[in-house]
Amino acid sequence: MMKPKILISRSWPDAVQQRLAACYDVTLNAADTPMTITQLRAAMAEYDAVCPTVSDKMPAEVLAAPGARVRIIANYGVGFEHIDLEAAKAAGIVVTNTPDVLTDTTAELAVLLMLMTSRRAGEGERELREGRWVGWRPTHLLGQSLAGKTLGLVGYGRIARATAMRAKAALGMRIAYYSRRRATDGDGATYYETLEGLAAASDVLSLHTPGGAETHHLVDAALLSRMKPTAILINTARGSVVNEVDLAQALTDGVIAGAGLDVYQGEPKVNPVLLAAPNTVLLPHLGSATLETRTAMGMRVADNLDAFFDGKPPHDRVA
Ligand code: 8YV
Repeated sequence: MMKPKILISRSWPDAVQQRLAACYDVTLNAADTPMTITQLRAAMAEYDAVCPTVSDKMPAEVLAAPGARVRIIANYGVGFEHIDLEAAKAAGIVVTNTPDVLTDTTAELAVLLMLMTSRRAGEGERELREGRWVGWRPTHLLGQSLAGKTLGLVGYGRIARATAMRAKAALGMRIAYYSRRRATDGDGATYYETLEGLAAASDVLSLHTPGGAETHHLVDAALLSRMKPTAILINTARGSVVNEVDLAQALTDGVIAGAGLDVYQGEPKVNPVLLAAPNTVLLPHLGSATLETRTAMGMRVADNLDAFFDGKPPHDRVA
């Protein structure tokens, strides 16, 4: 039997590439650059499976391409708002993602951003490297302690809970959350029925919702104005959840005290207003960036492909 023909859109960790090469006729994107709409449309007619990442946009224009051979889009990543699920369903294409395996790693990054932002670590490192450090003094780069403070989680899924667990156990924070429904197993976290209520009560507000139309610009000037002037915002979810212009203005005007961001609208471009805003820690979408996790994500894609081409339901089907 002919091996299914699959396209891997970016360079993946070696162990995964080796596993896939043993069972599939694999094409790799040697250039390791985001694929264009034209390239992805052409790929639809050439492969049995396409394995994209967050950097490959797959709108209806791609998924409804005439003469498509692709039967499964096996996404490398848990977030899938770059794939038009309705268009995939209409075209009879299965879509899978990679949940669970990046939960702990992304939670670690959320905690890293909380600490870096509250303790002004980015500012301090830049000062030292640029030779501007003039020595110890009692009022140098004073930040805020997180112990006893309230971490407000927007969304209460896997990554939010893993972040809460770390913040509570390691940093001694209180946990609160807002989500559409109160969790039946809240782990002692305080539930807020409104996002505004959570924003007003939080010392750190951390975003853990999916991207997409429902969460677009959930954090805007109106919400930021509810926050404490000492509060910080953390975003390891999706850039589209935050109105970046409103956030930059709020930071400049002292409406909130700081922001730690890992994701942006229009990545890899970062809005210059954010670069210019005070008290920001800006990381280049590193949420799941460990060798263990990026390998596990690839293995999860391989598991989904194996099931699908074996005629079984893939574990992580989202459409
Ligand atoms: C991934 C992520 O690296 O999985 C996600 O949703 O945001 C990242 O951690 C990236 O999206 C892979 O496509």
